[in-house]
Amino acid sequence: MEPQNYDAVVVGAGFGGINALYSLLDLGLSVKIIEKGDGPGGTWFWNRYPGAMSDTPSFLYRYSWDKEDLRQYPWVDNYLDSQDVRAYLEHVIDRHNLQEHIQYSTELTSAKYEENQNVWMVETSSGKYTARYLITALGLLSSPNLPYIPGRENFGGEVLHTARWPQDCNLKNKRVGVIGNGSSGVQLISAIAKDVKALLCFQRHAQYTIPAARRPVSKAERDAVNTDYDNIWDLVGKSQGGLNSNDSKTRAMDVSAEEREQIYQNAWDKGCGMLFFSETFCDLAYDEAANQTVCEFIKKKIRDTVKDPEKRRKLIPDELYIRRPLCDSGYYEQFNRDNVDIVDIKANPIAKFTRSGLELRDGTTHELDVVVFATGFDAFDGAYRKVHIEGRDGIKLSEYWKDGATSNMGVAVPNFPNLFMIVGPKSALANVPPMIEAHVEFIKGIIDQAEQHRKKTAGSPTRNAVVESTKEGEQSWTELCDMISEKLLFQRSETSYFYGSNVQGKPRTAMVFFGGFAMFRQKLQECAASGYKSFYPF
Ligand code: FAD
Ligand code: NA7
Repeated sequence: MEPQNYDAVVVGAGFGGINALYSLLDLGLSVKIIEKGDGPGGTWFWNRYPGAMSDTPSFLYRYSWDKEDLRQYPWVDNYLDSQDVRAYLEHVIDRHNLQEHIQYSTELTSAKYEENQNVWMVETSSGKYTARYLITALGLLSSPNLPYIPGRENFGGEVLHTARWPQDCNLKNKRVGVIGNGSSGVQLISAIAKDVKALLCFQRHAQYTIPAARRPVSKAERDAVNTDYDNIWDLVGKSQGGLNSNDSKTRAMDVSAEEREQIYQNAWDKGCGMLFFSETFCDLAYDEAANQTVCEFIKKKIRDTVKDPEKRRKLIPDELYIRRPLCDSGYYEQFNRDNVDIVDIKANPIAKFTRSGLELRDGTTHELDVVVFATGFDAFDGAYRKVHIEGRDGIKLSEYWKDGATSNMGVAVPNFPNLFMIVGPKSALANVPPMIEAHVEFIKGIIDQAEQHRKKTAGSPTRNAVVESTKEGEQSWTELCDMISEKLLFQRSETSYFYGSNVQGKPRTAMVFFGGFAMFRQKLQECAASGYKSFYPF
């Protein structure tokens, strides 16, 4: 079958892909999204487990560029659950008539850069395409991490992963084992504990989590946000975390113990893990003594909440507060139920599946009807490594990244011309929709410039503009990411997706830019203002 030809092919129909589609159509390009799921939503198409929720405040987990819609499209609670986000993205597609440009149930299997024509030859599960520009919005958290546990084929029950949740799943009155207690595990455990017959949480490291304080939003609150949206987005652009937070400038040890306690308590009452981290003190990420103070505050909350001494002991973390800040809807409280318990799999790891459950290294067995892997993701580059992506001179992306993923500002990689990643490896660690917007704005700008150049040199109509990151651009970004990371306590975590160390066998590198959203956005804007200096001239 002959390939279909487009100016741009976008892969992925989540926040990133939909934003890229809208923006590139605006440039007058012909664009197609291909998406392996059979509907839009990206993360939220796949993550339908009970309790699945974004923990960015609702009014910031959306696009900022449609001012009218921003004020009109409602939100009910201060956080959006998975269904709410899917409904929002479906609404955006309808509102902007994007449906005809999206091809679902189509998986990108291979993309090869054809140097003679300067086009990408794109192969999918249902046909071929050519594209002058390839935009990959494959998702930072879209490739599930499924650790190997022997004997799975012998297990008579059901095995699930939170990120591939079946639509018709019913856990009522079942004996459920949940492996993992990151954001997904904490949300799932909090949501299902009351309904299942027995819930066993297989835990490697205990987690710090604060209450989300989920609640309905009043009309008055919503009106206030609507009136102030311009200022709010302005603050988001200047913030560390891509939120409208008042990032603290106070060091934890510069206030008295009483004052510190009060600041933590106020933030605890307000809810939202990311705000708790950014609005309390400015040095939690890099000063160990400061970090210890927040650990002690949360540990006390755990002690006050969990009644059973053995469960309490297991739930108290022994590492610093150095993972992505979580929030929950009553996580620690669930362990006061008789049907909920914890298994410490650091002390006694899971050895294998049996016919009727899981067996630990010391021979202890646990009878289960369902085993849920809440084991997270092969984050940032995982979805890229599953696809054959071949750039200039036959260079394969997964080989190029064999010692760890690199990029120029999370958006481009040398030797892969006219390929733009949205939130690729070494993007900022921040609220994701504003980060996607920053990337899409950059990509739109550089493609616009490349197209203008192409039109000016239109002597040969097949000669496409070539946009490619320089090696120096990639190197200086990698150095900046490493330099910032080295100062932070996050790197002490043994098993963090910030470093790829959560996935067996993955090279350990800083997978994110820890410099904050404001600096990340500024770097993109500076590059654009310089005429795309860290990219080769068109
Ligand atoms: P995704 O939404 O992951 O979309 C990528 C799409 O690409 C997917 O639909 C996938 O099917 C498709 N795809 C991948 N590979 C291929 C292929 N080879 N062929 C075809 N299609 C392909 N972020 C926040 O900022 N705040 C939060 O509170 C928050 N909560 C989260 C909670 C959970 C449980 C999870 C998993 C993530 C959360 N995130 C949160 C991160 C979230 O991933 C982003 O906010 C955002 O949804 C990412 O959008 P995206 O379009 O970049 O990627
Ligand atoms: P995370 O945050 O990576 O958490 C994964 C959890 O799974 C975590 O508790 C891990 O334990 C555990 N895990 C991972 N591999 C194993 C193995 N091999 N054995 C036992 N336990 C394991 O993923 P989430 O899905 O919860 O959250 C990802 C992001 O999605 C989150 O930041 C939000 O943005 C939404 P360990 O780390 O060792 O304690």
